Formats: sequence, C-alpha cells, structure tokens
Amino acid sequence: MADATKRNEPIVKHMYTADPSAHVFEGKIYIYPSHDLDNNNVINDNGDQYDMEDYHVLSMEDEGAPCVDHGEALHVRDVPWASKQMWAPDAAFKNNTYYLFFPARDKEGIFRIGVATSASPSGPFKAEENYIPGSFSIDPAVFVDDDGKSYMYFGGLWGGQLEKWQTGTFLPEETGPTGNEPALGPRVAELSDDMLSFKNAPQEISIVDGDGKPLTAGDEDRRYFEGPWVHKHNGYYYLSYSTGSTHKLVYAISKNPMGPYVYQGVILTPVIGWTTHHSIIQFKDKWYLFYHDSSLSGGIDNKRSVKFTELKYNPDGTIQTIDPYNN
Ligand code: FUB
Repeated sequence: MADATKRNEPIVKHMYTADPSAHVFEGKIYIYPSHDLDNNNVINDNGDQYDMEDYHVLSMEDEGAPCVDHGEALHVRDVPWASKQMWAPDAAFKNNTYYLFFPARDKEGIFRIGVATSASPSGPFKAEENYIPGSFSIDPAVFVDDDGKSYMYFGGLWGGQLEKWQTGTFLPEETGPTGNEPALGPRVAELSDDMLSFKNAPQEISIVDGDGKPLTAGDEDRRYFEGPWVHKHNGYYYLSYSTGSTHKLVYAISKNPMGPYVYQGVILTPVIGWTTHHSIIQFKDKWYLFYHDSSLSGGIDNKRSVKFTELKYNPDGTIQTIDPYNN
C-alpha cells in the first residue's frame, strides 16, 4: 500500500519532479510535471542543468490519497522536431482528447512549443510531427475559458530565450530591457478549435502597477520572469508567475484574459532552490497551489520535487501569501 500524499512534502520521492501543472480530470487530480534527471550537469544561467528527456503523469484520487506514477507518457526520442530539454509542460482537455503542451529545443537549439495527444489523461501521448507554428520560448500554460475559447500563455527569460524574440524573429544576440524600461511580458495566443495551432500571432501581455504603469525590467520583485499560470476566480482572470531572480510566485488580475493585468502581490515566498514554478486548481471545495522545491536533493537546483498546499483567498479576492516552510 503506497503512502498517503501529505501537504508540503514531495508528492513522489522515487524520482525528481518539477514545474507541476495540475488539473482536475475525470474527478481526480492529475499532475503534469517536468521529470528532473539525477545528473551532475554544470549549473549556469542558460539552464543547461535542466536536461530533461521525458514526462511522467502523476495522479491523486484526493488530497491525502497516494500519488500514482503512470509511467513514461512521452520521450524526446518520439518527438520528431525536438532535440533536447523537455521543460515545463501543461495539459488540457477538449474535443474528447487530452492535449500535452511542452517546450523543447528544436534541432537548431531554439525553444519551441509542441503538442501531443492521448485518449487518456495519463497518456501515453503521441506528438505532432512539427512544433506549433509561430511558437517560441518556454513554459506553456493553457487556460480553457467558460466560453470554450482556449488560450496559451508562455515565455521565459534567460535560458527560456524570450529576450531573443522582441522583434518577432529569433535574434541570438538580443538582450532584454533593463532599469526603467518596461519589462518583457509573457505572451498569449488563442488556440485553434483543434488545439494544434494558434489562431493569431502571439501578443505580449502588459502587467501594470496600481497606477496603470507597466512594471519595469529593474523591478525584479514584481516583473515577469517565467512560469505563467491563469485561473479564474469570481469573474477575474488571475495571472500568476515566477519572478525568477527574486524567487517569488506573484500574481496580477484582469477582467480580460489577454490583459492588461494589474499587479496584486506575492503568492509564495522563496523555496529552497533557484527556480519556483506552480499551478493553481480548485478541487472539490478547496483551492490548491502545486509548486516545487529542491529540499529532497539537499538544495540542488536541477533536482526538484513537486509539493502542494492549500491556497486561500481573502474576502476581497486577494490571495493570502504562503510561506512554504510555515503553513
Ligand atoms: O524546468 C526547467 C525550467 O525551470 C522551467 O521551464 C522553468 O519554469 C523553471 O522551473
């Protein structure tokens, strides 16, 4: 009999997992994480240490039930366009099909976003022949709205290459804005009805402060870095993301899925390890934050473990800040 899955502890310990995208499918919690390898790669700002090759799908019947590993769901060798680095994925259900969205480097070393399909939420998934045309960078998060429209949010700085796409073309030497220049925002694109392509070219999302001023590149406590996630609560779209270099999960809200989004505050204070990456779901009558840290590996950045905890709203719709080691 497998152990019960406890809050604030790794949901599995037999392998390293990261970047959890959680969803409620078929009445259960399914988690789509990255699968960190137990290697000793050199750690650098380009993210070369995150050298992942495959995805495993995890599920829990309920909070406190054992977490099941459904085995390998997709391997880079079975993705015709990809060469390496299967980073943070997400999943969606539509058209009686489960879709796995994932970034990887193409054969030229450029991050693109691909899609794979399955009849089951646990896979295995079959990859499309090519990446999504017009896709770039990393960290896809797909939000299916109440009206059936689906949006992909994506993008990450540094190793995620978002800076290199400012002109709409990949420019390898391009660097990002600095200081008081507006920060780069995540990108959003509405997905086609078959979920396999973008309806239009991706747009940049503007994240502004309470006075309507765009957050600046130098505002590292609040500006977008990577790992977007969108959920809806009381008619507002909540865009949450990682601040990267300041290691926080923060959020901004909007009445429109395309933004602009107004910055609100911190969801999760820094975890052990450099990266912080998350998802938010409602399951039964509670909201949950899925996140990762590197505590199981003793703090090694690229050996992370998925955890979860309860997320609570204040009556005014703001989110209560969570301390990962005291909640
Ligand atoms: O797991 C590789 C990368 O690290 C992800 O794509 C980022 O969000 C960060 O968690």
